[in-house]
Amino acid sequence: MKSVDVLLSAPMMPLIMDGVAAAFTAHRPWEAKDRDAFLREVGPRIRGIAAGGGHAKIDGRFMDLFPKLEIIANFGVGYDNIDAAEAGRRKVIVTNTPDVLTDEVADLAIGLLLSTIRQLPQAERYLRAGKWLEKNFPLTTTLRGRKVGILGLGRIGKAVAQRVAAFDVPVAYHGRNKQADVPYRYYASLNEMARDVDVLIVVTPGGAGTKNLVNAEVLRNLGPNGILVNVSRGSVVDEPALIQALRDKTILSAGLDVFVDEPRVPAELIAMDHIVLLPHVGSASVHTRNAMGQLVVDNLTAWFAGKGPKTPVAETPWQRR
Ligand code: 8YV
Repeated sequence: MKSVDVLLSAPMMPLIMDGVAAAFTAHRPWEAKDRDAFLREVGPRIRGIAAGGGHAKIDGRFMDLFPKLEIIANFGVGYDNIDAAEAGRRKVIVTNTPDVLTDEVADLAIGLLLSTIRQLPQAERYLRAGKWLEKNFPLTTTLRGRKVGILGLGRIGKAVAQRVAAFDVPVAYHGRNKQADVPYRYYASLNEMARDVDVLIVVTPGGAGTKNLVNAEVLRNLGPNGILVNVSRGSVVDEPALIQALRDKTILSAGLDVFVDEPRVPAELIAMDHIVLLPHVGSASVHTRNAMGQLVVDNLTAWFAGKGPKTPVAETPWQRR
């Protein structure tokens, strides 16, 4: 398939860059002296894009550069970095990396939840600072007796719910629709759920449809014992409202793996010692990132072998153009 030209949107893990280069003629615009001139030159030949790794949004204007584009294979289950509706209008397939990261991200969500509630990073910092020699670490809050609400009961949301339920605490969820065959209580209103629970775990996809869904009112409803965990996208939470709510103790604490302007994290959050902040590591194990990378390569090779995409997104569900 060397006759097929594929663009790597940005530097990516070697597994993807090598896999794409082995199967196709790969193009690496970040190596060009003049990126725009480079894209204008190769653009008319490009039929596939491997996306991810910090490239700016792939929107209609960017797609305009590639009149022969057939497929955009995204590294990540979330694809809010791509205008998939616009791709759909152009009959360009978008693929993502579902399933292979579900358990990893759900595991991380639980780790972050327990770290936040039991202050594990703070306890570790305390030991390392030699403070244990002076007195015991202060007692913490607990998961016992809490109720957990999950925002977004998709694949990852279900895996989180299953894990939380194993800790023997009630689980509820909010999403656009009530789901058949799930044992958890459904709330049609996020505010109502926030009022009834004291842990809110955000797992819903990012993008325009979920922007600032967790706003000042939701945080007020979560209340002074409330803990917010976000492993989805920073955009789902109104970040200034969250900072305010943490400052004035409208909620108790937060465990955040994602932020609005990554990798920049607001100084106000970094200054708060009682919350837990992670550098977007939900899927970031060698095992899982390799599986995700392989799926990017597999989507491209399956498509150009005429077998259809392996994991197309909802906006571009077709097998053929
Ligand atoms: C990122 C993620 O894709 O899958 C997702 O949606 O958030 C992550 O796995 C990863 O950070 C690569 O950029």
